Amino acid sequence: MPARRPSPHTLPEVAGGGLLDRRLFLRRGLVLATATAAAHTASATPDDDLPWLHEPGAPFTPYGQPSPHERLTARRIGANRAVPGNGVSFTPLEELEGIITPNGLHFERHHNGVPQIDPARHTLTLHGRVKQPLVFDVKSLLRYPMRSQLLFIECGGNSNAGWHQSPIQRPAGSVHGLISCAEWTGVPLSVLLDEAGVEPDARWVIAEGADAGAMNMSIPLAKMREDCLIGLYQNGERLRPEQGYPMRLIVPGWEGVLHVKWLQRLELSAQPVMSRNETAKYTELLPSGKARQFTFTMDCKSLITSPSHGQSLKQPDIYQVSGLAWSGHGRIRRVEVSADGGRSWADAALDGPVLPRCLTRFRIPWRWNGQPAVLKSRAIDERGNRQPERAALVAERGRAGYFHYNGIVAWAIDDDGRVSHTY
Ligand SMILES: Nc1nc2c(c(=O)[nH]1)N[C@H]1C(S)=C(S)[C@@H](COP(=O)(O)O)O[C@H]1N2
Ligand SMILES: [Mo]
Repeated sequence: MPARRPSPHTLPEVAGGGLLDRRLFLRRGLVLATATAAAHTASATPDDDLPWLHEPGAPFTPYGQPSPHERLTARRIGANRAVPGNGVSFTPLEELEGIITPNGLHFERHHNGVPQIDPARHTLTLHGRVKQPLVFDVKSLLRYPMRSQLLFIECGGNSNAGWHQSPIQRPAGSVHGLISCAEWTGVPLSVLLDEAGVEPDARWVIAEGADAGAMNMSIPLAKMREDCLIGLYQNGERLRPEQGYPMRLIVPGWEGVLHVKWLQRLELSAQPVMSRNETAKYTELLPSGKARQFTFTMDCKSLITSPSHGQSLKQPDIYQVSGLAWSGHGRIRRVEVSADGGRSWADAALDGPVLPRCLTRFRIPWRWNGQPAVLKSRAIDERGNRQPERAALVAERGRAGYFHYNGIVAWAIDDDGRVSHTY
């Protein structure tokens, strides 16, 4: 006789509000009730009604596109009408699975639009406090030894609606989607610095883009030596123009604005340059009157993407709660989920491999009983950094808070199963 499967409806909770053991997804016994019900009740369409079973398919194409049925999975654009070319587009995080952002959906942040650069006429100059200034064209850089790494890039302004006094009602990606994750391949900066020879008094590298306005930022030389790349490839193909074609700086785990796109100049210096984006912007006043400046590392953070704002649970049932966690300090060690607004917490399962400064997908089964509930997630990284409750973050950073929002995100489920953002 086959062993009886435990009914998911009688399984013990591991935390309040119906959270179940994360390992249940690994056992064959737990199939979500909605999934089995759907599989049993769906009737197969008669073959005659499926034209693709009877006609030859479409011909080959040189470059693949998503199915037209998926055309609504798109970046959401938040352009600044007053300043053309200045704005953002958000990655629709709630519509994606896994950790990799497809290249066409990588978020964008441009201060001056996307320059259309001819790689044959673009160079990178390495100069300043070096023994031998060097100029690289794209072809010569492509011949250097390269390294590939899966890394997130997050804008320092991501999630900044979290500082608003009341919760913003927009899909998760349209609030928190100024983060994307890709495999970046390029030339380690340390190789080029060694070739040029660094003067002993050099402390900073000033990176400049070839967009109109020549956006520039200062980065400590030590970080550049440690793990920065001249990025040339994104998920296996050459960078997209929106991501800095033909080359950009990759600064693992650090603020998005430092990942200078359309990179054309690296100047070694004893001092930072004090550019607009490290003085007037990407700095903030604290309640003490002191200002935060050079806040490089992106903090430990997580977000439930399913269920999330705008989605709706059809009936009391077992659901898969899933989301993303990341930290600019290293690997995610643990993600906890609460279904009772933060009174009790349970460990979520982490999809492997868990990589440093990369997105990590987490999952946990949840039995929703049809009553109002509040879902939250909180991440801890390998250095012990914890994602704070929103109230603690606001108390620490004050009303002038604008950048580096990493507070816990809470989704309220009402008794009709509708999901909205709550504090
Ligand atoms: N040259 C240049 N580099 C730039 C920017 C820019 O406007 N010009 N925007 C910066 C900001 S603020 C961010 S968050 C990231 C965004 O990278 P992405 O558009 O590839 O997502 O690029 C950074 N690099
Ligand atoms: Mo940014």
